Amino acid sequence: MLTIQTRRCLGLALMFGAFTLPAWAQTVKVDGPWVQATVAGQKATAAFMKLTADAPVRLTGGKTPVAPVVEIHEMVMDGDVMKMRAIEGGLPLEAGKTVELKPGGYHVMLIDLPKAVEVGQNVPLTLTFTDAQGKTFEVAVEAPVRPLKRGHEKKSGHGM
Ligand SMILES: [Cu+2]
Repeated sequence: MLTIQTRRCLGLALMFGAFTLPAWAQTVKVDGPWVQATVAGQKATAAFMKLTADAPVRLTGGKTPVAPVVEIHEMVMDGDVMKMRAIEGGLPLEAGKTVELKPGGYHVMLIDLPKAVEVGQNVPLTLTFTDAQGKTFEVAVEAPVRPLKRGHEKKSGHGM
């Protein structure tokens, strides 16, 4: 009898816990966002950051006033050549597991830049996420522009 009651209490506590967490509580923490500075004539650049979601979601897109086109890219080996491509269906994030977007890896590609992105600028960036139910939500950040360290330039594929 005691066992049953204990179980029921635990069950209720768990249910209560679940109900106190509203369905719209999904968030993604964005740490240390930055955008790589461009050189003259460069029409695309990338944004990097660390993402930690509190539920399984996918990074599916974004918006920024500095570029008309935003894509989520990954780097893949094509024979001996490292190439980048859009991730089909977006970048999956597991709950509580930090995913780092960094030069040479995942990145948010900013395409068709009408003008240079320079050090000292802060780039407003709105990231779009899609949850397990297919609902989308946005997280807005400001990403400072930083130069890419030399030596990383060749590996990243964004040196042009
Ligand atoms: Cu890219």
